[in-house]
Amino acid sequence: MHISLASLALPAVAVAYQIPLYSDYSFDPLQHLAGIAPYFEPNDPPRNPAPPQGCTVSRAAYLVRHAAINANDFDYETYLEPFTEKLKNRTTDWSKIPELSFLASWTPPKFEEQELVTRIGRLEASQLGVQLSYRNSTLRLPEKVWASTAERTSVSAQSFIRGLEMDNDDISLVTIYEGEKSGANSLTPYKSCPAYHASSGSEQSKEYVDTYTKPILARLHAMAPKFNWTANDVLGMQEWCGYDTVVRGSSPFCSLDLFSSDEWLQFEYAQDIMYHYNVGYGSEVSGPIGFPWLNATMKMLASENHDQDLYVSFTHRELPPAVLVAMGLFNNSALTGSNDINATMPTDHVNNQRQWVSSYILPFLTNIAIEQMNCSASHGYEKMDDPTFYSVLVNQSPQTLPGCYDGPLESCPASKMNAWLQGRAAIFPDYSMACEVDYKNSTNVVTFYMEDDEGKRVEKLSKSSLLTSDST
Ligand SMILES: *[C@@H]1O[C@H](CO)[C@@H](O)[C@H](O)[C@H]1NC(C)=O
Ligand SMILES: *[C@@H]1O[C@H](CO)[C@@H](O)[C@H](O)[C@H]1NC(C)=O
Ligand SMILES: *[C@@H]1O[C@H](CO)[C@@H](O)[C@H](O)[C@H]1NC(C)=O
Ligand SMILES: *[C@@H]1O[C@H](CO)[C@@H](O)[C@H](O)[C@H]1NC(C)=O
Ligand SMILES: *[C@@H]1O[C@H](CO)[C@@H](O)[C@H](O)[C@H]1NC(C)=O
Ligand SMILES: *[C@@H]1O[C@H](CO)[C@@H](O)[C@H](O)[C@H]1NC(C)=O
Ligand SMILES: *[C@@H]1O[C@H](CO)[C@@H](O)[C@H](O)[C@H]1NC(C)=O
Ligand SMILES: CC(=O)N[C@H]1CO[C@H](CO)[C@@H](O)[C@@H]1O
Repeated sequence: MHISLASLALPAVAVAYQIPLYSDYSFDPLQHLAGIAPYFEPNDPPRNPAPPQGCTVSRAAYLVRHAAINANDFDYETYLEPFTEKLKNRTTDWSKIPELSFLASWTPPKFEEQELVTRIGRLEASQLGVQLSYRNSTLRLPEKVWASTAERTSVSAQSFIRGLEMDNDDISLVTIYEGEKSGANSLTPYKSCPAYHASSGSEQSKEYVDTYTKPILARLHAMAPKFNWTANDVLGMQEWCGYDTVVRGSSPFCSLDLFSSDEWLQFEYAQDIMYHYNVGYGSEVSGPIGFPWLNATMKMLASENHDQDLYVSFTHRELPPAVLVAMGLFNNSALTGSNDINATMPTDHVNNQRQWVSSYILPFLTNIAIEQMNCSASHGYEKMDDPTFYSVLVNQSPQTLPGCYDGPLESCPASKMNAWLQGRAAIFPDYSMACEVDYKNSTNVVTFYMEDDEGKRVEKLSKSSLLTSDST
């Protein structure tokens, strides 16, 4: 059989659509570091963040995790410091081992206190303020922004405010006490929930850590037999990739010569297992902890006598995932017709099809936005009397609320929002009961947004405040 060469030649235009003959695989460990991932927008799902055609944002609420910090206390004490302490024992000559030669000169970043927001963290929080100002055409600048009392949440909020306001002194910061008896009425409701345990998930996570670190340890041992490598050293090095980066801008620990792409995905999955049982669908208290914020926020956005167009609140990494559970988002069981949720997070191999990916859910500065939209044109959607719709965005990506998606681009019509919220309330009816509170004055309702706390004005950084900012 003869095939003429001419018939094989493709038209020039087709070349652009050909699959490349070389691999274009690329991988960034920083996007797989779970709670230590520097802020990024993963496009999960890859939908357009812009409001649907004919809709403008009329009000919005944001729940934001604090920006990047030097190190979380637990991580520092459990993984980071023990590893760097071990490095002080100079029995191994690192300079002779190509993959580990950086250890001969690497020193941990120096900081006064672990849990302070880094320079990069402050900048990213300000950037979020600027970015938020782009999203609106008609929203009024807020008078108040809220943060829980910790230094890292307050500093993140201050940096955010400096990015959002135009002049000095426009916006006040109200801080909400991180009390252990506040009931649901704080930005840290897990702290006043006795049934929430900070260590939940570590046991299940460890099962998978022991599995995935085995071949890594064998490799490291072959390279440096005198070091007495442990699984915690592997976690320490993988965590240093994130913390070193958010302090110094880059880190030799992120090298793909040290840990392969799959090993970074395994680190991420071990973290996902932990967060699944800690603040995700694998914990009975996640939904009850997250629901009161959702309840109060939806009522505030829907209310006619709202004080502000924009409600922004800064908290820690535990609350945003709990709110996502309360909404039913990133549910591995969604649309499966079954609810065997723990089976979706096996501890002996990675479930690559999962929706619960903590790097997308709770990186530094992670943010959940609930936007109220005014859609003047129906654009073929069922004509509704009320032009108001709600959409939820997680790190800028629009999400579809399970059970409420009849509006433009799967937004939730105001006429159905109340019924949807009632449905969620029926699943998580009682914070105090689910939390097994052991104090008498608990509450299931978030009221602090409506309280008369004037807060404190946030000033631009002056020369003198810059000089003293390290000591505050
Ligand atoms: C250094 O490591 C070697 C080999 O593991 C060990 O025998 C020695 O005790 C260690 N020294 C210190 C000070 O930890
Ligand atoms: C309950 O009482 C404690 C101690 O007086 C107080 O700190 C806390 O804020 C109260 N909780 C609520 C929900 O009012
Ligand atoms: C190696 O590490 C393990 C676990 O931390 C420890 O129990 C053991 O004593 C260490 N061995 C040496 C020789 O340092
Ligand atoms: C998932 O596992 C946790 C921890 O063992 C347990 O408390 C929870 O009830 C389980 N959830 C389901 C739906 O089985
Ligand atoms: C997760 O999805 C399953 C299956 O649709 C559903 O039964 C379950 O209620 C969902 N969980 C939550 C907390 O919404
Ligand atoms: C919604 O937009 C329409 C058209 O721009 C405007 O007339 C109406 O006042 C807006 N409604 C609200 C509640 O903002
Ligand atoms: C939702 O908030 C309202 C008050 O705004 C309250 O009456 C209701 O109990 C709350 N629902 C739940 C389940 O907490
Ligand atoms: C929150 C925010 O940035 N609001 C701004 C939206 O745009 C108008 C008009 O440009 C400004 O006046 C608001 O301050």
